[in-house]
Formats: sequence, structure tokens, C-alpha cells
Amino acid sequence: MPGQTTLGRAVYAFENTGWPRIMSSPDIMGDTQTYGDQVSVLICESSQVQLRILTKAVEDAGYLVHAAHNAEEVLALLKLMPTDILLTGIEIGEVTGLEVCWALKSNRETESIHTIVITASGQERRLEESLDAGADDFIRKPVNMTELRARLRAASRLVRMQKQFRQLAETDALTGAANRRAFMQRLEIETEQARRHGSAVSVVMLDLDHFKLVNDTHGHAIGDRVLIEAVKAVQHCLRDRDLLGRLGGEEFAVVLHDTTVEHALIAAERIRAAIEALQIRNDAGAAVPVTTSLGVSAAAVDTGLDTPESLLLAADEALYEAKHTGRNRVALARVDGARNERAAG
Ligand code: GH3
Ligand code: MG
Ligand code: MG
Repeated sequence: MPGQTTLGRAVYAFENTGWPRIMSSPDIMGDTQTYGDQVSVLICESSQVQLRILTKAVEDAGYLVHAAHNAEEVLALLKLMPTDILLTGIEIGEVTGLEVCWALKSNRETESIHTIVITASGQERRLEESLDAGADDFIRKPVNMTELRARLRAASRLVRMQKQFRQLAETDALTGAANRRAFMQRLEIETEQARRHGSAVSVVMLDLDHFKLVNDTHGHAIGDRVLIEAVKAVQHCLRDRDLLGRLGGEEFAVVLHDTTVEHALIAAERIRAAIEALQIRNDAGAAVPVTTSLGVSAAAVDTGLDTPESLLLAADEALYEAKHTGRNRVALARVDGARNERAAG
């Protein structure tokens, strides 16, 4: 394992800049910068010549490539774009490639990035160290391009499989929304970032109105269709970095990335209107009216609303208020317990 001192410094270097929001599972994380099926490779080498040769070879093999000269640049790039594979030399600067691997593997947001370490001849002892540090694979210098392409293909297969598994594990099968676990995980990340950087984050909870009646009147299959259409409608109202989760039954929540209370209320009203505008018909052609009630809460340092639990609870209380003041409306959570109702529609 790398020495404690440098390791500490590497972790500090990473933490100090704030952990990147890694888009290792773009569909769930909802980043705009996903690249479809193209696998993205981040290459880090301190030698400009080496870096250029590797970049060209990997690009020619059909990958989306980004290049970095040192650990700091790796970190900066990870924040900006989804990365599937990191191909790094060991001696890339004060913070070594092994420390970068270790740091990636010890963070939930980056642990799924496939890491390949390039070892120089005479660094055989570092192979063991590399694998211990969290490297998934290694390749020896001088890099044989045929071998490199083969290793990248193998890595890509793993990356794709991992994405599929993750997608399955994080998605609600009926609606395609994030499931409860994935939603909570994301909310935790968002609140942590908000706490650390003083940025905004808001939560909207929504629960379809009289949904039991929809099932009772039109049957469970139509109820399911309503859920699917409602999720589509909500997704249309969201930006790429927001996330909709199905918390259970016909109860959903949205985490609005970097969103103040004012904007969260606008988003909630947009969602309310979009669901009310749904035109769903049962098999006999009769209209199935759908509305939803929504509760909004926003994180704020001075209000104590800064944990996933407190935000959800506050949004849930506001939702309860929206239900009890007539449904098909948005209510805002108040820190003091009072509610600021926003009649809508
Ligand atoms: P309220 O306006 O107070 O929310 O009334 P409601 O009828 O929506 O309230 P309640 O929470 O009692 O009813 C929720 C219903 O949602 C009951 C349950 O049968 C139904 N439900 C939960 N999950 C599913 C599902 O996956 N598919 C269908 N079709 N119905 C579901
Ligand atoms: Mg309901
Ligand atoms: Mg309910």
C-alpha cells in the first residue's frame, strides 16, 4: 500500500477540492454529458509525448478520450464528465497514479471506474502494490498497442455489464424511476454537497390523488399505466441533474440539484400541471383524470433542514398539508412547522 503520508495527502487533495460527482452510472445520475454506448477513457501520463501517443491510439480504437498530466487534472476532469476507465502511469507527480486508484476505489461515487495502471520495466514490485491500491488491471511499458486495445475491450465489457447491473439494481421496474435506495443514496450525496459547499438543494414529494379510486374504478392495469405516464410527465419537467425516485406505491420524490426554494416551487407547480394535463383513457375509451399533491422542502443552513431525513420529513409534512387543504396543489414546508400553502390549479 502507498505510504500513509502521501496517501493522506492524496485523499486530502481530493477531499479538499470536493469529491467529483462521478457519472459512472449516467442513466441514474442523470448527467447531461453521457456518451451513449461510447466508453470514455481518461488517460494520465506526466510525459507529454507518451500522453499524446496513448491518446491517439485509444481514440483510434473508438473510445472517447480525455487526457491529464497529473492527479489534480484527473480530479478536475472527473468532475466534468463521466469516466468509465482510468488509464494511468504511476509516477505522474507528487500524488502518484496508485494513490489516485486508491482514492477512486475508496469513494462510492468513483469506485466503479475501471482502473488500469501502466508500469515501467523494473517496477515489477509495484504490480502487487498497484493491485492492492485498487488497480483493476495493469499494462507494462513500453505499451504494446494491440495489448492495450485488448485490455480496453475487456474493461469495456466489464464496464457495460456493471452499468446494466447497476441500472437494474437502481431502477423501479414498473416506471423506470429510481428506486427508493438509489433515490436515498442520491439525496445523501446532494445534501452532503450542499452542506459542504453551501449550495442549494430541494426536495419535492408527490403522491397521486385518490389513486385507490383509479384502481377501483378502472382496474389495476390502468392504475399501472397511470403510474408509468405520471413518471414520464414528471421526468419531462426535470433537468438532467435532478432525480425522480419511486419511494413506494404511488408516492414519489424528486431531488432538485442546486435548486433554491423559489425555483423548487416553480418546478413543483410545473409537475402538478403536467400531471393534471395527462390524458389517459381506459380500455373503454373513458377519460381517467389524474392529479397529484406535492410537498416542497429546501435545504438551508440556518433552518436545520440539511439532512436527507429532515428534508424528506419536511416535504412529507407539506405534502400532508397539500392533501388536507384540497389536493392537486403544492405546499411548502416551513421550518417552524407552519405551512405556506400554494393553491394551484
Ligand atoms: P390520497 O389522495 O389521500 O393519496 O388517496 P389515495 O387513494 O391515493 O391513497 P392511498 O395511499 O390510500 O392509496 C394508494 C393506492 O395505491 C393503494 C394501492 O393499491 C395503490 N398502489 C400502490 N402501488 C401500486 C402499483 O404499483 N400499481 C397500482 N395499480 N396501484 C398501486
Ligand atoms: Mg395517493
Ligand atoms: Mg399514498
